[in-house]
Amino acid sequence: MPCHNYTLADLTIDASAPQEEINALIAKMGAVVIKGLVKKDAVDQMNKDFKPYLDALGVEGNDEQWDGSFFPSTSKKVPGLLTKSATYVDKILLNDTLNGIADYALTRRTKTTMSSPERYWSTCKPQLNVTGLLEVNPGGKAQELHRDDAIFHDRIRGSEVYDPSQEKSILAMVALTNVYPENGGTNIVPGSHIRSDDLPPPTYEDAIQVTAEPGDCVVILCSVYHGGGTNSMKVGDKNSVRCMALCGWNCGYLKQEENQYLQLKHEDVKKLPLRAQRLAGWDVSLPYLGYVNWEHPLLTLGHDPKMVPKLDDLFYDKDQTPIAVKV
Ligand SMILES: O=C(O)CCC(=O)C(=O)O
Ligand SMILES: [Fe+2]
Repeated sequence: MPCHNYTLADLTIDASAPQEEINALIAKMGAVVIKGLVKKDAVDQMNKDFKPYLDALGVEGNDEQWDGSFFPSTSKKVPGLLTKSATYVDKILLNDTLNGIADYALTRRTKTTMSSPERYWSTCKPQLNVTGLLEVNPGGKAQELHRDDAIFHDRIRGSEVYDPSQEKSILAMVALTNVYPENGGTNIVPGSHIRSDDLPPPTYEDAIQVTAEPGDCVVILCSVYHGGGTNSMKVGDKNSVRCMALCGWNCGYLKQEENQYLQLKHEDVKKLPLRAQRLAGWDVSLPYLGYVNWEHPLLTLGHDPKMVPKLDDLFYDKDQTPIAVKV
């Protein structure tokens, strides 16, 4: 028995719905499917813009690109979408509805601890967290159900009602092809965004699988359990390729106070001791935060690929000895 009675219809809302309704639905469910968020001509344009990058990865996925456990080896992934498609920027990154959800879940306004009485409040707006094209091909295995927010190491304590202050990030996934349970539609566990970490994680039995048409958009709070589904179709079958354009936002304060990436000339960073390069930010925070091209950022400074962690070593400690969880 699933841990809820929801169906896909309960997560689904039209793009013309008022922002407050969309925000209220995602607060209740942890995820929404927004019908018709992006128009067909924009979807066509994005497919055109991204085609050369997908083609460059080979016919049916590319084992070399990823053979770790998180992404199926038949998936094709394209990073850095902002400079690959102006339509992606205009229709997804700058989409008012998506930014409305990001504002709702991720904007912080707090009183600064200054002694002057006149200047108290500071507002922190969401920033871009991630972009990426994710094409799941026949043979792709379902991802484990996971919370994307795990990269930020915050525990979900569990609550009856959603409190946005628990959230660190949200993710929008715009369908660029038809998406079905058969071709890898995302598994989502409605309501699991407020499920305490003290409870056992939900299972596939608790998940509902997305069906979406091109231009529909799945949006998740990154505290919700989800994962890409199995693509059980055959190569060459109609609609056997599932492609979604991902765009995520996180809390704007998740950055260095002094922005080393822009402060320093990269050719000077290369000359620093390796440990200083890592401390300056050319490192990955496990699990999997701060990658470039889904690989270790030290590679951007020309280090030997053999010398840097890759694949599952970007996710998990080598030493898996359990330690008491700090609460
Ligand atoms: O492919 C999907 O449907 C979900 C992908 C996902 O959850 C992830 O990459 O973190
Ligand atoms: Fe995910």
